[in-house]
Amino acid sequence: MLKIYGDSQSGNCYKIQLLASFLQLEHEWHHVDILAGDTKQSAFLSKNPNGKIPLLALPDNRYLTESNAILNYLAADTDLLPTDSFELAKVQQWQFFEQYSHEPYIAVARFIAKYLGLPKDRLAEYESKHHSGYKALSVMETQLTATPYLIGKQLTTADISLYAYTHVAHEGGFQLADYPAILAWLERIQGQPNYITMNSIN
Ligand SMILES: N[C@@H](CCC(=O)N[C@@H](CS)C(=O)NCC(=O)O)C(=O)O
Repeated sequence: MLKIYGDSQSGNCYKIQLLASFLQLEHEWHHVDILAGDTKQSAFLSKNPNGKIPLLALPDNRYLTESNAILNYLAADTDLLPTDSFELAKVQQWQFFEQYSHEPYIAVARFIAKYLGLPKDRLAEYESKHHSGYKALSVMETQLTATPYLIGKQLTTADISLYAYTHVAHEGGFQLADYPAILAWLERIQGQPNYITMNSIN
């Protein structure tokens, strides 16, 4: 049985829950409490020395980390991951974009506001995230004005990677009203069979 270690408050972990639900993958969910220090315990560090969730454990005790690598591993040989080499690279292009140009701004602004309660000493950092976060949203808006999903007509793991923190961007102070193509894309994903909301597990 596959084991997924994570916290469903985390968008990176929700990516895996959403994919597992779309594909109806049988798995065990193991809750990990970051704020209580679970990722710093030696038992967890022996599985992921980087001390981060999500973490996938295979039945033969091999481990895989990094949310987008886990998504692509689990989606291999399904319609959610293309086999054509250019299309596969386009999926990865959007996933690298997510990790470098989107998540560090939108997810971090959300963390500061929602989980830390926007403390005064992090206000400047919170505000500094908005310029680059909106830039990332504009890049997505341009693509989603041209195609229904990020790499074309087909839902892929690239959409799951970017959906996770975009659909809760308002919790980090981002307004999506000026991004109609993103709003339509969010609804398209929410209308998929076996869609689950964030925090529906744990
Ligand atoms: N690039 C990693 C990021 C993972 C990550 O930052 N996870 C956070 C939760 S969203 C975490 O485990 N934080 C605990 C810590 O850094 O101590 C991925 O995509 O999986």
